[in-house]
Amino acid sequence: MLELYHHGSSVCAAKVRFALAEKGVEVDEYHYVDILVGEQFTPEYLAINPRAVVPSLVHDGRVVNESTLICEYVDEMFEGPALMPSDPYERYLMRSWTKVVDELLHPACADVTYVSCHRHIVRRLGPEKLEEFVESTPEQSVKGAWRKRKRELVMLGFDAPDIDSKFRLYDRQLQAMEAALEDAVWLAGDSFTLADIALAPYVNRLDMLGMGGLWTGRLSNVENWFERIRSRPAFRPSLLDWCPEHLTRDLREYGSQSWPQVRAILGVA
Ligand SMILES: N[C@@H](CCC(=O)N[C@@H](CS)C(=O)NCC(=O)O)C(=O)O
Repeated sequence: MLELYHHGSSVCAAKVRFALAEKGVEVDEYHYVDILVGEQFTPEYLAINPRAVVPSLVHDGRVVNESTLICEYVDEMFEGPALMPSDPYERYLMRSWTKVVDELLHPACADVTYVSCHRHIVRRLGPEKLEEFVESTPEQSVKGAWRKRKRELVMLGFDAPDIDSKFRLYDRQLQAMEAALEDAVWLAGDSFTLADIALAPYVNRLDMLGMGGLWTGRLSNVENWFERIRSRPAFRPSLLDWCPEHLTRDLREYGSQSWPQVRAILGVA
């Protein structure tokens, strides 16, 4: 019995759905946790995931947390195409990408997503529920000090301290991808691996925010890589279809409103 706790706009959940789909593994039960109204804070979900984040995988009653670890678990546990290279050096390359995602890109993405879109969505909760929503956030959640940062992003938007550096970090990761893809089809070499699966939701996040100008006409290797990613049969069901229409619309509309500020921060024409 395989159960997945996830959310439509979560990059980490999308990563796990992508890995499961590429592997050809069927999920028996999906549990949708709406992290924009606070469903991650129920005692039942905290018992599964104490940091109050999605995704969580439950396999025959055993909990597996942390999206990168879940992807490796899925690859090792189930039959299907190998998603980790057998060559130790390529495996190292793969893990250096997933490490960068966990340590740098994901924390930056949380800020980028909240400031560009999610702050507008959670403000619809109204002042009282919004306060409860922010206060329920564990300090060690998406990243350290997430409760305090979430409050700053919701209240101050683009005036939150240090926001420019998060966009710059995201952009630097796109440029690192551009360099890695100079001599290889995929990020960790010539085979499609968990490195590509890990990065795909972050490029797709910018795309859904209407910020594809960060690579289109600017980083051609990333542009071609994303086209190859998009043409995989597992892409649409895992990275687009689980995002409800209203959320897809919000990402596009609020993201497009934020785009001029992002362009100014990064100096993109
Ligand atoms: N390191 C965790 C991070 C998970 C995470 O940050 N999930 C986000 C969605 S992508 C979340 O649940 N956020 C809840 C919140 O912001 O309160 C993983 O890789 O699974």
